[in-house]
Order: sequence, then structure tokens, then C-alpha cells
Amino acid sequence: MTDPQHVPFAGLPELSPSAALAAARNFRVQMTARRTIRDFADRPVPVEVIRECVIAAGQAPSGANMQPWHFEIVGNPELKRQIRLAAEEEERAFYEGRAADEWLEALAPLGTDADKPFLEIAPWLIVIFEQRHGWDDEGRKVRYYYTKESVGLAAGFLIAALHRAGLATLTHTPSPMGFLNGILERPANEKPFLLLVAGHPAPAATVPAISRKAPEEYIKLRP
Ligand code: IYR
Repeated sequence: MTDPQHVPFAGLPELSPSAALAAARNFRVQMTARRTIRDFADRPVPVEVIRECVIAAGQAPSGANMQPWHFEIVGNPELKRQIRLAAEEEERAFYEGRAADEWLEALAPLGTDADKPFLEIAPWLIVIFEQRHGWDDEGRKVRYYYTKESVGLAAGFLIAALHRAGLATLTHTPSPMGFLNGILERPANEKPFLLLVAGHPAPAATVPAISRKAPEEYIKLRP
């Protein structure tokens, strides 16, 4: 057993119970206002804002601290076009037969279809890759753990960070997403996990009239 090196913890802000409740409530209210947007403005967003949010995502906890993620921040119009064309091809196959009727019925309230203009209109596409394993310096395979859970946590951090920066997001998952390895030249140990569209909503953007579960439906308190 190696003796793990430990250093003192930098600490957390000391909040009174009322300050803690206010902070928790503020964040809850802020996240309640988040909606997935499918109608984006072509209004630019500085890359530095996106980069900061992605760095926040990279602070997520991960299995054995392997940090099994890679983020591509795509603003290049030619790459966005390639991604749109490839995604729409998969989506057409999905909507025209690959998806079971039950799945299409579940999606009906969202009003989605195979056209994905937002992939070109929104200023940024953030493509999150899950690293299924790593490589050491000698070219040997390194096992990674809980990679999906880890990348999911990072994606959650990212979505919250973008929302707090006043940006709209769309969690887009054309299926399968293997074309993203080709377009973005990513290695075979990386699997596309999520294509996150980020930018400002179009001025006349609408959202589906859907509701969220009441807290009582998903929380059981056992004080
Ligand atoms: N990937 C398709 C279909 C789709 C699937 C789910 I699950 C959604 O929550 C929304 C859409 C599309 O993006 O249209």
C-alpha cells in the first residue's frame, strides 16, 4: 500500500443557517428557471465565458480522480456545418423509423424533429467525450472507473455554469454520435457523451409547455 499524500483542506465559507438556506434557495430558484432552448440567436458569446464554464465542469468529482473527459469547444462555422449535416442524417433515420413508436410518442410534447438548424446558428457547440480508458506513458491501457457517472457529473456542472452565466443550453444527443470522433479527430478510447449547444435564445424563442415533478414526488425526508 502506498502512503497517500494529504494536504490541509483549503476550507469552505462559514455560513450561518439562514445564510446557508438563502444560498441554497437562490441556487434552487436559479436552476428552476433553466429551460432547454431549441431556438438560438446567432448573437456571439465570448469564447472566454465558455472556457470558464468548461473549466468549472472539469472540477467535477470522478471515479478514482481519473477525470475521464475531453471537451471540444466548437465555434468554427465549417465544423458546425459538418456536425449539423452528420447529426441530421442520424436524426432522419431516427425519426423515420429507427425510433420505436413509444419513444416518438414520449417526444411529441417537445415538438422535436430531424432538422437541427441550431447546430449552425448557436455560437458554440461543446462536445463532451467520455474517455472509456486511458493510456500510460509506455502505451499500456489504464483502467478508468465510473466513466459515465463522472462525465455526467461534469456535464451537470457545465450546464449549471452556463446557466449562471446567462446562457441557454440544449442537451443534444443525436444517436449514434460516432461521427463526432471523425469530424473532431478524437481517438477510439473516447466516446461522444453529449453535444451541448450554448448561446443566447432567439428573441422569440418558445419552450414546450411541460412541467416538472413536485418535490414530494421525488424526495422522501427522513430527518
Ligand atoms: N435525438 C433526437 C431525439 C430526442 C431524444 C430525446 I430522449 C429527447 O429528450 C429529445 C430528442 C433529437 O435530438 O431530436
